[in-house]
Amino acid sequence: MSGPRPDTVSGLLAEIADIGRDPVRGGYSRPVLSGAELSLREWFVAHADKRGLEVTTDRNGVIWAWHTPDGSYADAVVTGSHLDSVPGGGAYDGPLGVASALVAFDRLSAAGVGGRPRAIAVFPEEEGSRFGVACLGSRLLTGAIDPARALALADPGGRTFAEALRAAGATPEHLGPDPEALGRIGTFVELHVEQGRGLIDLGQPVAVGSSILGHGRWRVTLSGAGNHAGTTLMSDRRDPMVAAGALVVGVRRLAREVPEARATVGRLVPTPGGTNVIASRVDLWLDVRHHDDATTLALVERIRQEAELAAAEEGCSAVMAEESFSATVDFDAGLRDELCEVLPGAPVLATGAGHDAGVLKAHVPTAMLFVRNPTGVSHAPDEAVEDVDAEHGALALAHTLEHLA
Ligand code: HGY
Ligand code: MN
Ligand code: MN
Repeated sequence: MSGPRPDTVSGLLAEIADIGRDPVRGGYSRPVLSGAELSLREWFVAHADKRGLEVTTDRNGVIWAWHTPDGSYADAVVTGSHLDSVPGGGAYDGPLGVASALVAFDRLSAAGVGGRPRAIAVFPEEEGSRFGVACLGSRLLTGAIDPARALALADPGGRTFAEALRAAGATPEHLGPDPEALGRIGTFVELHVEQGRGLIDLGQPVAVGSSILGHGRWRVTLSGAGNHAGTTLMSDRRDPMVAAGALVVGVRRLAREVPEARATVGRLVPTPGGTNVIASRVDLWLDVRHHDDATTLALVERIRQEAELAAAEEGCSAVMAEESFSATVDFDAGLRDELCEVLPGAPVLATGAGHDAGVLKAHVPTAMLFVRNPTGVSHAPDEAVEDVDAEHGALALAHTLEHLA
């Protein structure tokens, strides 16, 4: 039996279904500038070329695929998303928005829609899974991060972003704000899989986004005394792993005390990490989110104090450093309401997940569309989108882009 048609969202996603599969974690691991993510970029560029779009990759590694009816790039209607993933992520977080954009462009071309120039943008390192800062590509584009800081970011193996760019044939020295590229965007609309259960409970395939929860990442380093697991008496230990364990439980307790707050420790790295070795240090990363930014920061401060207490209990020390912070973003109400008119029956949903659209919102009128996820799960292999809903999403995006054009 033949697979899904190549000119459908599910057909396009089927083409990349084997790229970056993670046999250990399940799902997909497609870190930025990895072989898998570079293959996905090639896949996108080939499809853009096939459609006669003008494809460029800018100084920050953002890929732009243009349709310019009269050769102008001004005031463009831009859509797109990302291709990188979290470790063991799902098939849709990012690629759904890119594939839907290609199908929506096909519909607009078939209908002979002209008007404003339009483009698909693919942003690198949206997840921040390799170099630690989320939405790194859109932050560089908009000047939201210092290029020197970005270039010095190192991945878990110690390779810097600059070295990884060079290895991929890019020129790190060119990294930085790109007001010309940013200035071309008149309106940005990102389609994304819903990373929650809102649409399931509302019985709708597509929603219009209203806001993105403020969120940040902090690194906590707990330092103690590395030693031998067999020769060191329990009374003689300063074990940062014990402090880390107490802190992880404390994070949950403190977050539960703040209504609507979310706090997660998803990554914890002992050094040196031997089975028969008492760790000398433990690094753990904190992800804290709340709609009210002051509440987020107050919770982080309480967690910092908890870290110091947990460390002191074990004769260890604790240091916390902010790695990134994104304030809560409310999308343009006018644009949101326009999309609700274009998509009658589409509910309005807030999201707890960050997106490049959240970064661009500070610079251009920005909106989001969400597509139903029957499991409501994301950042895990169980993330899902029904084929029929994926097509609804692409159709909704096409209607939106046509309206805006
Ligand atoms: O972490 C996030 O919220 C997004 O998926 N990058
Ligand atoms: Mn994600
Ligand atoms: Mn995403």
